[in-house]
Amino acid sequence: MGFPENFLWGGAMAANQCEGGIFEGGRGLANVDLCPSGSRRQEILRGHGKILQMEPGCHYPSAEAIDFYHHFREDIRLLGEMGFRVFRLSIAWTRIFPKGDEEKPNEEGLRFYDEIFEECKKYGIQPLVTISHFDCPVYLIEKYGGWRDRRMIDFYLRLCRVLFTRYQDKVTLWLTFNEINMILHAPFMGAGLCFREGENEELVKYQAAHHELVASALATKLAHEINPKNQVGCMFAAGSVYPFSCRPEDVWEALLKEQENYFFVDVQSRGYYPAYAKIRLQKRGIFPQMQTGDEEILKKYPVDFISFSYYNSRCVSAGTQEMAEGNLFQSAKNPFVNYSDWGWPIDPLGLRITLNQVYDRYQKPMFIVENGLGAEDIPEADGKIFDDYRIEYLREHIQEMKKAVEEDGVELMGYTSWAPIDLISAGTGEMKKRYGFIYVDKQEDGSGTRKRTRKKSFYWYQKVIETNGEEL
Ligand code: BGP
Repeated sequence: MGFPENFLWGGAMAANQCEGGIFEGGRGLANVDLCPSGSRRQEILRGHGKILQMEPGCHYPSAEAIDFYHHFREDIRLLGEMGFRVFRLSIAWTRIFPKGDEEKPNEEGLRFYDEIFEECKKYGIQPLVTISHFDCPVYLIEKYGGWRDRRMIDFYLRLCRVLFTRYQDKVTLWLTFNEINMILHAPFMGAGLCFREGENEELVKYQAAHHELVASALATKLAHEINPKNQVGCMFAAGSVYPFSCRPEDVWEALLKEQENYFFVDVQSRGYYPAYAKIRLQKRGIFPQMQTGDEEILKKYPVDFISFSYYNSRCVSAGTQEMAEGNLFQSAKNPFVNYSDWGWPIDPLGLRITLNQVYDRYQKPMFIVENGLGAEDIPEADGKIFDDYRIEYLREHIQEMKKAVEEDGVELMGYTSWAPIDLISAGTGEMKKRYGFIYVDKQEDGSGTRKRTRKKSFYWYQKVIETNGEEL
């Protein structure tokens, strides 16, 4: 049986982690440009330590990233060579609206993405576009406080209207917000939130989340109106939460953590605030303010499909346990899985479990839009890179994904690995945490030629796509 013939194999990247060129093409400054590498990064991602301009002495890795802005033709050609059927990319909001609240978009920014889509078309690659991948104009943060302000919905929809109209012949697959649940863990990155002294941060986060949820529903409506062929998905950071033991208290903790994540998808897919969220948020005094009509909007415009990133499962306990890392979420250390060099659990079966849980819950087509291994690659003397560890990680995950499709019957539209070309890490800002099939000669200190080199995994993934997942 295998994967469906039209299964979308590909890879995913985000503007702020690959483009660079932040002062080119009339682009404005965004939150993501202001996340330095090094020790202050975490504090800033989490909305503590407001800096809304570049500070001397800080290194801002997104400023140049891997310079996709100037290399995109060569980069997309390489994706084409691997046989990509889909390329997930995101739009830098400030290329289109440098400040965010202008009436008219920046033509130069629009042209840049036109060229990217044309390049994709040359190789038969379908774009899957994330409208906002951790991206918020700095001007909107200064003037409105980011997504805490309801007017953000209008600015975001202005962006959506321009994108849906301009690219209607080029793009039909859209994601509204990358990892929408990340707003709870990295609120500056997820929603441009900088907390003010003494305020109830949880309330601000849920208020901003509500605005994003309404914006997402209205974007779905707009996408369908402008082009009935458009398919819109939500996107969340997934990864099943395991109880540390079969102690009922541990199981209960795991359920609570699951609900914290599923809350977002429950609203985006089912179209209403689930009872558990209503009660708990109200009880904690952090239920967001809603306007008349919001509930109807959420109800009427649910997403068409559910997409998610999967790097690892998580594990929680009602008591205290040794902790582990993992995609900005901490979790208890699971003794039954291996760990990556960055301390993230490696749990391929967890992907099958997650696929089953998400499908059981929503019964909608799914799309795995991120999955991969961050590792340090050391080129051989002749420049070749043998990244067998990456191949192994991906092979095992794809095997589990295959079982979920073949044996469990989940409906899966496609798989885009993170990330086909080395780029800047979102969590740490490092360059040395590499995910690519394609090596970029840029080192942590900024040195290097920016040359692209095919790694061993490049040829492996090419074969995977060519055989539609039969040869792993
Ligand atoms: C997700 C983001 C990506 C990506 C990935 C890997 O949270 O959507 O932008 O970066 O995680 O994480 P990291 O870059 O921290 O290794």
